[in-house]
Amino acid sequence: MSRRAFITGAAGQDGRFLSRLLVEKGYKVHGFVRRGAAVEPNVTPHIGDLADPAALKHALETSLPDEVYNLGAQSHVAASFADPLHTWRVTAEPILTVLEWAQHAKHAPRIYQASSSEQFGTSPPPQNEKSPFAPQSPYAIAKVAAHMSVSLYRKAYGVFAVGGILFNHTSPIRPASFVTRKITQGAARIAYGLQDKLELGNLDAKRDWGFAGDYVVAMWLMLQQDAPKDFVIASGGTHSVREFAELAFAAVAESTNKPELRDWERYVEVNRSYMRPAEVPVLCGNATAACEQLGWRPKCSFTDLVRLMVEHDLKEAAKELKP
Ligand code: G4F
Repeated sequence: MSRRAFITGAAGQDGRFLSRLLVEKGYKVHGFVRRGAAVEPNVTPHIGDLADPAALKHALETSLPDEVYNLGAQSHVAASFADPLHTWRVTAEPILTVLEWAQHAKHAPRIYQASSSEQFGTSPPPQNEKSPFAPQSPYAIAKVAAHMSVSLYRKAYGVFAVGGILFNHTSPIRPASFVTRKITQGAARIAYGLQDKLELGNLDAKRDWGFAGDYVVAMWLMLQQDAPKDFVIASGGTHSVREFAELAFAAVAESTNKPELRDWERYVEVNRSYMRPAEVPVLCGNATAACEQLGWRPKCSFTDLVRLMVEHDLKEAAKELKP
């Protein structure tokens, strides 16, 4: 019989990449999503809200998964300052419903928690599994709570539960509320005359960006090990928002044969309303443990990732011109 997987946040970027991977591997995939959200082909949707523990428990009991991937959350760091309570409810609390269910389930399901490099906050880079957490947002505090709940249930009750501490990962299906997609979409639309400028916040923040398609492989690998263990998943490189913008505009300039776009600063304006009340200055992960123990390695380089996103957004912008 095929293995059953259950994904919260199945309609999000990671949920979609993971759904495709697990369907390919022959899993029967169940997705917990809000009403109206679309899931990938061959995924069984369970409609519910992460703020409703009864709905989540019911979905787990009816689908009886062997593996649960808790990816759902309020995942916008900036938005978490505006609504910390909602962020807490849907980011910190749902894993407790999952862990309680797993603790009492007879078939010993395995649990993956989407932990985040934001948990490291101002902890000095490079960050690895031993780096202390120093969260700088309501989102990061909620993620630390969820991560620590996983450690507790592993230790106290022997639940096979792990926290994958993933550094930033993006793709062409990332919403434009995150800076990478905002930049590639903005640069492509500027090239086609669909917008004049791009407003950004802190250009000096540095992040360790990888390709989401590579990172979901690490999630799956973590649940295939003999023993449960947390891992950092990262590319090991770090780049500023400024560098990302420079590279994206250069790629657009090359693809559209518009050399003036190389002068990216002409098109980018800093808008202080995109700055956060507290910021994480530098994230740079050390994924040596994942590399040695899981055999995981990212395939897509930073420059290939920027190019992949730019090419996608140029096609999207061209569609806007000729609807
Ligand atoms: O793209 P971002 O919004 O991602 P952020 O805050 O790093 O969080 C993402 O990665 C985390 C993993 O570390 C996840 F846990 C989390 O759920 C999410 O996926 O912002 C990246 C950086 C920040 O320093 C931000 O201040 O870009 C800076 N930035 C500059 N201008 C901007 C903008 N961010 C956004 N969203 N929009 C801007 O205009």
